[in-house]
Amino acid sequence: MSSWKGIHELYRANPLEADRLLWERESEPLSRRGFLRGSGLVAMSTALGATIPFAHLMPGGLIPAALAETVDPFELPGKDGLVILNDRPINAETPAHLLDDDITPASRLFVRNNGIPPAVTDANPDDWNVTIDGESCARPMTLSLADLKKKFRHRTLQLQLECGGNGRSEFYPPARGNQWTTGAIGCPEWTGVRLRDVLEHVGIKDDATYVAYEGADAHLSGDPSKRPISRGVPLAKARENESLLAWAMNGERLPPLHGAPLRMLCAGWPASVSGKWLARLMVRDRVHDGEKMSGQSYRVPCTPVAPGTEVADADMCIIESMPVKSLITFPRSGIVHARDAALEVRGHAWAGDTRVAGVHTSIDFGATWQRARLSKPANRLAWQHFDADVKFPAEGYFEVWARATDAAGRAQPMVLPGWNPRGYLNNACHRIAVQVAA
Ligand SMILES: Nc1nc2c(c(=O)[nH]1)N[C@H]1C(S)=C(S)[C@@H](COP(=O)(O)O)O[C@H]1N2
Ligand SMILES: [Mo]
Repeated sequence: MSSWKGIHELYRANPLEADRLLWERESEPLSRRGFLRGSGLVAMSTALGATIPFAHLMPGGLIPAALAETVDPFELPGKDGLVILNDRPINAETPAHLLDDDITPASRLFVRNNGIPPAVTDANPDDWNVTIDGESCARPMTLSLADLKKKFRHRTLQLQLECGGNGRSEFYPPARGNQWTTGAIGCPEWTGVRLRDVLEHVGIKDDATYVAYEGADAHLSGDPSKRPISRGVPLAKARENESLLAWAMNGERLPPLHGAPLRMLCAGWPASVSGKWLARLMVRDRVHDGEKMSGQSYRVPCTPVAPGTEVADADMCIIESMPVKSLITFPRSGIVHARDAALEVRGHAWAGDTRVAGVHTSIDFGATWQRARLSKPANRLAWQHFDADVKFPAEGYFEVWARATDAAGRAQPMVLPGWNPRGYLNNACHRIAVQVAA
């Protein structure tokens, strides 16, 4: 049972097999399926978000009505309206219209877990320890969260977080992995200390190349010798002003799902470099070789390939900055709008580790574009807001498209950009449907 994917993924892939895995007693033949018990009961209770007092009375093979009725049956604590892509590990994204806030509230930030989160209580967060070592660390040491808070200047920054696989669902041939649509992005405000200040405190040797994290989460298999993910960034990225070790989000303690009590943030790059439940920082003398640093993970072909091409590991390069992108967060796709009034359209735009220079909107499938108003970022690596008054020439079905251009003049593509084996970096234009009525 330890090789389980989430219940949702299992049922979507093969309902019969899911049923068998969930209900069959391992020691007994299929025809005599037993009651929910052991890991099956735990998984089902997790999916339902509640214990099942009468589990011993549930007929074998019965899918709980809560799971059978809807594709989005269970809730995550503290979340509001997220779409759950998987429950083991937990992955959930935010519908575009729920990302309308300038500063993303905790309740609307996507969740991407690669493993099983640690059971962190909020009793004594200041006692949390992070060990700093690695070949190129001059003075390896362990610092508590209280030490970090005491020793270094506190910084508060709004920083965007986007999963490298955001938009993966549009790739064809499809890429395996979470089928994110547009919602693996958010831009909360974080409080912590600069990673650079901590690195200066421990001292880094001349040959320092990379700074990497290990979290306190467990591998999905339960094998304690394996890490679910352990990634990092080159030294220069780690030393940017905006690279933080953060304990608070939007003025509150970091929520458990987002890495409480301490996480790393290196914004503008795939969010997989922003380690949650930070237990260890390693100053490496080489490109970090932790879990999901090598092979095809978080890498794209060094030179473009035709869709469906198999690419050798040696020809895959590590993703650094995320590409320019935008999202229409108001109105919600599918609204009906009266023809005589202008429609206020708004959203956010971001550009990896550079800035957004402009956003344009189109109502004629990209034939003509109008410049939208664009705000300055709250600080470097925070998303920017755009809005436009859109007028429609007739009744009927329209789409509003948004296209951002970054400071280097690179614009979002209108259709899917460079196919890659794992489905990263889809920054195609976002669009919404508008029915214009009399
Ligand atoms: N320890 C740890 N850190 C992690 C992960 C993880 O599984 N474990 N997932 C990474 C990935 S792939 C992403 S996209 C972001 C998601 O951050 P969020 O869940 O706070 O939105 O966390 C990153 N940091
Ligand atoms: Mo991610």
